This record gives sequence, structure tokens and C-alpha cells, in this order.
Amino acid sequence: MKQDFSGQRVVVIGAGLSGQALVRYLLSRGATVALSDQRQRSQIAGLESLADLPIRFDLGGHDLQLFEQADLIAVSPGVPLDCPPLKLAASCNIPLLGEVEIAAAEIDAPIIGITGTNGKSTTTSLIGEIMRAWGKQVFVGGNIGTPLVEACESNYDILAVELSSFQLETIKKFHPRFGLLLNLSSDHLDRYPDLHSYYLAKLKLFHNMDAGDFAILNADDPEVCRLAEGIKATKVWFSAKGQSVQGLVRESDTLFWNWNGASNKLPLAKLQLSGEHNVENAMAALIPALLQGCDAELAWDAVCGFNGLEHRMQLVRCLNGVNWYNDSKGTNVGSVVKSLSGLQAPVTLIAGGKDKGGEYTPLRPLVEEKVDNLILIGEAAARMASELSGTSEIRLAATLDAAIEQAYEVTPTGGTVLLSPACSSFDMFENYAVRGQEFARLVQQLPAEGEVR
Ligand code: UMA
Ligand code: ADP
Repeated sequence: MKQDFSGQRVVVIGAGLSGQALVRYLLSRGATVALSDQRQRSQIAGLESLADLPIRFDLGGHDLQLFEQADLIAVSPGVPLDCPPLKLAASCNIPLLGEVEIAAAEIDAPIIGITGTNGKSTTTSLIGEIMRAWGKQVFVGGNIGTPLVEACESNYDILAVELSSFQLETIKKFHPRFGLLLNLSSDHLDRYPDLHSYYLAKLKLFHNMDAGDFAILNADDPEVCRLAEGIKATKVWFSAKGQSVQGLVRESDTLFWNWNGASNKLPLAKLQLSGEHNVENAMAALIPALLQGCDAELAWDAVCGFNGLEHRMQLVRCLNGVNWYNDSKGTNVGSVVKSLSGLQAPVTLIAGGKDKGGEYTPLRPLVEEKVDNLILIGEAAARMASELSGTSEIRLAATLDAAIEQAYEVTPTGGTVLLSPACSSFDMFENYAVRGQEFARLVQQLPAEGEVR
């Protein structure tokens, strides 16, 4: 049923994708809306689409009075809860609701919430593929790109929603039917005081779930196993390492599904996605469909037909015997480990960007083994250079363009160039996709052997 915000003064904080979608939604549900962002109008993409709407703009900073006088603050995920306007609102007991919480209160169809440090977007997309193949009207959104609040305008059979820790932090009543926790490793330490706080934000996914719901968990991830105890939902496990668990288990080249008397065997050979991590993503994606009675072969065919998202280990070009990969979405140490693991030496790794505060030292063994040249860009370059010193030849580059030029010079035939930054992109680019597109564009411009520029 539609929510009614009539008579309520709502301040939306953050004028990005979530904020703009919230403005449209809240207006349509009767609220009086103000949109507040620390950035200037000229720095915010897409604002022109709101130009004719009856809202107040508070741009280039946050007017604290506006926050004090609001009935409700609708919070975009990228806005930290300890920023001054939100601290003030909280001290005045004004409710703060996140975009996902607001949207989910109006959605009756079952929600599959997907979280974890890595693999969320791939798994969310795979679930979308399965559900479509099964003939369901499925919404695929959340952190992957389309704010959940946009789902309120249509009717769906089921929703596959990628959820970041930022989106989960503000959860109060959000109650998905299925919750997937893919893995946990270090990330976002620029937002959280420590790793445990980041993990606790992720665990909020399960906060309102009970035995009638399903928690789909990675049995091979020690942090997931450690934290699973407090989850009340019925646990269904997956193990790509062959642990004998109730759920989905990989034994060499076959997946075995064992649940409540049902059993199926699925051949791994058909999977197009490469890399061990994608086996985990594929396994996790299958489970919600299998639990709902979807034919296992039909679901598996849908998974196997999918050949990956842009900016994740995407082969951009084979040039003069060198493969150039765009893994711009490799935005933390854990994802770079997976990407590097799948490559043969010698690799030239282009990394760096906005520092998220975690340690880079876990990369040392793999960089030492596989990377001959490490080219560092962005704000994190100096710290990465120091934490990875002695592992390979380290070079600094002022721009992505300069990094690519250096990689072109130093990578021998038979080698690989990998952009996998271990950092977010916001110091130099609008987002990871723009960084990846720029990488691909510049690589396409490089001359082949014997070709003059
Ligand atoms: N802002 C303020 N005051 C502050 C802080 C920020 O006004 O104190 C403003 C910024 O100036 C900016 C706006 O808030 O204009 C941005 O809001 P936002 O960061 O929430 O951005 P959206 O465009 O709404 O995108 C968000 C997600 N972004 C983040 O969580 C950082 C998108 O995930 C998501 O696709 C989108 O909602 C739709 O659901 C991106 C992301 O980087 C891909 N996510 C992180 C990740 O995957 O690691 C969590
Ligand atoms: P997310 O949405 O969580 O950022 P993506 O599916 O976009 O995850 O993948 C981003 C990067 O994370 C990939 O390029 C890959 O390097 C790494 N990755 C993907 N799946 C996994 C996984 N299950 N475990 C660890 N790393 C992964």
C-alpha cells in the first residue's frame, strides 16, 4: 500500500541518484520536500530533471535550521550519519530513515537482499537472470545502480537488491525474505571506526529476519561463519571448497544441492564466468531460486549464459601480445587478491585512488609473486608504495593516462596489464565506471607495434 507523507516536512540529504529518486517518491506521496547537498548545483549531475518540481533546494552546504525544523530526514547512503546536520537532527530526535528503509516499507513482494564485501553486483545480476528465465517480473537494483525507491512505482514478483553497508546502517524494520552474505573482508575504513563496525553494518541485513526467512551464507568464509551465530533466519550454506553443509556444495566439477530431501547435480563446466570467486557468486545466486522451487537446470542455464559485468576483469584489448584488463570495480584489497590470483606473471598492476583507510600489506605475497611493475595513482599512492615496498618495481603516475603510458613501456610481450585499484575512484573520477571507461578509451588509443601515433 502507498505510504502517506502528507503534511510532513522531509529533508532529503544527498542529491545523487538516491536523493533525486527520493525527492520524486516523497513528493508523489504528499510530503513537503527540501533537497540538501554540500555540493554546488553545477557539480551535481541530473539536477535539471527536478527543476520544475515544487521543492526547496539547499545546495553548496547544509542549512542546519532546515534540519532542525524537519519532521523526517531521508538519508542517501553516501552521507555519513555523523556529519553535522545529521548529528544535529538526531539530537533533536528527528527520525532519520535511509532510502532502502523508506522504499521497503511500501514493497510487498519478497526481497532478496545481497550483501558482502565483494561479488554483490555479479550475484545480484545473476539472480536477475535466473528470475527472468523463470518468467518472473524482477527488479534488479539497490547499490548496483537503480535506487530501490524506484521499485515503488511498479509491481514486481520479486526484487533482487544489492545492499551496501551504507544502506544497511539505517535499517530499522527492513525485512527481506532472503539475505545473502557472500564474504567479509576489509573495506570502507574511511567511514567506520574499525572492521567490526563495518561487519555489524552488513549484519543488519538479518536484523528483522526470522525462522521463516532464509540466510544464505558462505561456509568457506571464516568471518561469515563466526558472525552467523546471531542470525535467526534459517541458514542455508554454500561451500565452493567442498565442506559438507546443508545447501549447495561444490565437489570438483559438480555442484550438489541438498536441502530438505531435494537433491540436484549441476555441471560446473558450463559456467562462462571465470575465476574461483565467480563460482561462489554463481552458487549463492542459485539458492534463492532453488529454495522457491525453481527448476535447477533452468536456473543453472541462466547462470551459465551470463558472461559478466563491465569493469570486472574485462579484457579491453590484446595489444602487441599484452592483455589489458579493466577491473575498475576492484575497489578493495580482497577483490584485487581474487583478480590477481587468476592471472599469470608477469603482471603490470595499476592501482591506487581514494584511500579507504585499510591496510594494503595483505597484497604483498601476491604482488611479489605475480607483479613485476606496480604503477600507483591517486591519493593512496604514497601509502601503497610504502606498504608494498620491495615487492616489485614501484612507479608513481600523476594521472591514469600517465600510468597507462608507463605500463605500455614496461610490460613485455606475453604479460598482462591490470587496472585493479584496491581503492575507490572519487579522488580522480565521478565513479568506478567512469574510471573504467576512461581506462578502456585510453588503452584503445595506444598504437600497435609499428603503428605511428
Ligand atoms: N553529500 C552531502 N553531505 C555529506 C556527504 C555527501 O551532501 O555529508 C552528498 C554528496 O555531495 C553527493 C551525494 O551526497 O552529491 C551523494 O550521495 P550518495 O553517495 O549516496 O550517492 P548516490 O548517487 O545516491 O549513490 C548511492 C550509492 N553511493 C554510495 O553509497 C557512495 C551508489 O553506490 C548506488 O548505486 C546508488 O546510491 C543507488 O542505490 C555506489 C557506491 O560506490 C556504486 N557504493 C559503495 C560501494 O559499492 O563500495 C557503497
Ligand atoms: P561488488 O558489487 O561487491 O563490488 P562485483 O560483483 O562488482 O562486487 O565485483 C567486483 C570485484 O570484486 C571483481 O572484479 C572481483 O575482483 C571481485 N570479486 C567478485 N566476486 C568476488 C567474490 N565472491 N569474492 C571475492 N572477490 C570477488
